[in-house]
Amino acid sequence: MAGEPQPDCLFCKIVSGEIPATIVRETDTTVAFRDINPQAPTHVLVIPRLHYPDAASLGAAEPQVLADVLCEAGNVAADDKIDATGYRVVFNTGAGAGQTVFHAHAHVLGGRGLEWPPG
Ligand code: IU
Repeated sequence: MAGEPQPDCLFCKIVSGEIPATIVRETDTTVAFRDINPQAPTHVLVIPRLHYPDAASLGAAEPQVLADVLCEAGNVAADDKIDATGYRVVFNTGAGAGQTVFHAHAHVLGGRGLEWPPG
């Protein structure tokens, strides 16, 4: 059923606690944890507890939860004190855009200069 945990999904296993992660924030609908391969001094992933393969499908089915993910991205930035200098929130969507884990997630990146356009 839509949104149900998927047995082979690594991020569902982080939500359930089956796989450890450095969790920095949790809400009823989201979990935020440090990326295992950080690309910036702050690199945190914010994920919905519900399983949807990407941000678009999450937003179509559960728009409030997608809003919760974005709100938590801002809270992560405030916690890590990167909100004043600027930070980036990225949803890689589809393999062609670099998505490798097909459980919706926002990357929160900051703590260094970020170029535009991204590679
Ligand atoms: P992507 O947008 O799907 O490419 O991002 C997936 C991210 O998940 C990537 O930055 C990985 O380093 C990160 N990650 C993680 O933090 N912990 C894990 O166990 C796995 C991937 I697998």
